[in-house]
This record gives sequence, structure tokens and C-alpha cells, in this order.
Amino acid sequence: MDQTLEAPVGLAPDALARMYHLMLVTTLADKKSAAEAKAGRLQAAFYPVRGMEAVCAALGEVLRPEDRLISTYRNLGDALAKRVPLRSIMAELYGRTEGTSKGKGGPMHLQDQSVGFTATTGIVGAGLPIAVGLAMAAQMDGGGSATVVTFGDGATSIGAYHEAMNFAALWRLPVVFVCQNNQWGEHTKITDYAPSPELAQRAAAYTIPTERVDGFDPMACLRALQTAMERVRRDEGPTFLEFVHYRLTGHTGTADYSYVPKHELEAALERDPAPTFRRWLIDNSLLPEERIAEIEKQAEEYVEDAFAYARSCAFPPPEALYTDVFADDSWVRSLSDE
Ligand SMILES: Cc1ncc(C[n+]2csc(CCOP(=O)(O)OP(=O)(O)O)c2C)c(N)n1
Ligand SMILES: [Mg+2]
Repeated sequence: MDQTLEAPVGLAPDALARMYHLMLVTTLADKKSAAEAKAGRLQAAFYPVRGMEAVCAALGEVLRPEDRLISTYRNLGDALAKRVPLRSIMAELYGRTEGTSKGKGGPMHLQDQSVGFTATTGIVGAGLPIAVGLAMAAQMDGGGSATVVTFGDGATSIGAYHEAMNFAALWRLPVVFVCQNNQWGEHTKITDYAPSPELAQRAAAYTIPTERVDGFDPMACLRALQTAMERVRRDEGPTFLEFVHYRLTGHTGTADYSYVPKHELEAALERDPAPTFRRWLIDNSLLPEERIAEIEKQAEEYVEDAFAYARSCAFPPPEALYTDVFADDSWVRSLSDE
């Protein structure tokens, strides 16, 4: 794995600025959401994404509007990468009517069909067969678009993962598997549940091209994702990418994290994606410091605005209880008439 950031070849300053902005918004919104969860102000648990910012920023560069992204409960950065407005994300986490699912989905079901953020599932590993089905539909429609699915290291031990990999390989489906290896499955360390911590081997067994990538390095993440997306767009089948990083916080925004080995966490925090990227941009004169300051101001304002907006939105009224729950809810309504 590449441990040092390499200067990008032909990457426009705009792309670097966008990536830094997305990483920063993700970090700031994550910290604020965790604090709100601790204060009991969110409507459900919050699943921090700290440590995943580099992968999310790279996803933001490769995904096109027509592509679909399937995510997990740990989805803040993924949603931002697919251009779901932070206002709608936060309104959903606060359980308000202006949320992506009118406040009824919460973090486990964050989705925005209008931008191709197609589904989130709280069932570990369940996103993979959904992505494979969507990729198959895209293939039958003539191809060209990509389906990307993100999931944790723990998901690679789930049966649905293996069924999805087998099917995707056999049908050469246009899907990119993005494994966010943060080295923990809830409170269990990867070395305590996987005979080999190199999860890419599990995909290679299905003849799927794989790559292990330094998930703290935004440029390495970008290169790997670009290659995988090009393969999909050329109709050359699936790719499995294992992004190795580290969970920088507890499993949820309120969870205890004292069980993590101190030296491991300290080493991981040294590589905290947004500040590391910032230093690298300055040291390599890739963005002027004034531009960096401007991005930081914009990111802070964007986050502040989204939280204030979300808190100002109304909760769903009681009569909304049955709307959008059933495709045809007339039978439920008829019960109340009896
Ligand atoms: C099928 C299933 N089993 C167990 C759980 C409980 N659970 C929620 S998150 C989690 C850990 C998953 O770890 P990983 O896939 O590495 O994702 P991470 O939380 O680290 O992002 C578990 C076991 C669940 N949601 N679904
Ligand atoms: Mg994990």
C-alpha cells in the first residue's frame, strides 16, 4: 500500500478544492451530528464516518448523476459524495418533514432518488445484492452507468456478500464494490473474526479484479476508483476495492471507545484525512493558502446553515403516520372507518 500522498497527474485545482471541501464538510457535519446525538437531539442513532473522508471525497469525483450509490447506516460522506444536500440529510436525522424521507427514514434508510442515492440499509451486507440487482437492470438497459455499493469489512463475512460477488462475477455486472475496511465490526477487531485481514482475497476468489488501497490517501482512493469506474463504463465487469483505514470514533456517535488500543488510534489520528490533505496541499503548493481559507469558510457556513435549517423544520404531523408507508394504504384507512 502507498503510504505517502503522491502529486496528482493532470488533476485540476478545482478537483482538489472540491475534494477538500467535501472532506471538510463531512468531518465538520460528523462531529456536530455526534455531539447532537450525545445531547439527545437527533431522532435516531448517528453512525460516525470519521476516518472515511478520503474515500468519500474520491467517490464524489467519480460518480456521475446517472450512477447509483447504495450505502449503509454509516452514510453521511456517501450521501454528500452523491450530492444529497446537507440540509436534507440533517433534516432527516432530526426527523423533520424536509428530510430525504420526510423524517421517517432516519440514518438507516437515508436515500435520495433524485440524485441516485438509491438505498441505504441497516442490515449488514444487504446492500450488495441490491446493488447487483440494480447493476443487472442497468446491463439489460444497455449499460453505460455504474452502480457502486459501499459496505464495511464485517459485511464480507455475511452470506449475502458471497452470493452477490458470485453473481456479479458470473454476469460481469457493471458494479464497483467499495469495502470500507475500518478494522472494526462494532466492538470486534478484524483479526478476531477474519482468518485473513486482507479482505480483497475474498473477492479475488470469485475472479473479480481487486485492489487494496490506502483509505487515508485521497489520491490513492481516486486512482483506484477511476480505474474501477472506467472498467465498468467499458462493460468489463465488476471491481472490488478494499479501502484500508481506521474507525476514528466509536461505533455510534454516543458509543464508548475505550476498548480500542491507544497506540492504534493515535497512529490513525495522525493520518486524519482532512487535516492531512490540507497540509499536503499547502506543502506541495497545489492550492494557495487563501483558497484553502476560503474553502474552510464555505464549508463551515454550509454546515452551520444545514444544522440551523434542519432544526427550524417541523416534525411530521400525526396524520402523516400512514402516508408513504404502504404503496396503497386505502386498506389501512378503511380499518379506521370500521
Ligand atoms: C445482518 C446483521 N447482523 C448484525 C447486525 C448488527 N450490526 C450493526 S453494525 C455491525 C458491525 C458491522 O461492521 P462493518 O461491516 O465492518 O461496518 P462498520 O460498522 O464498521 O462500518 C453489526 C454487527 C446488523 N445490523 N445486521
Ligand atoms: Mg468495520
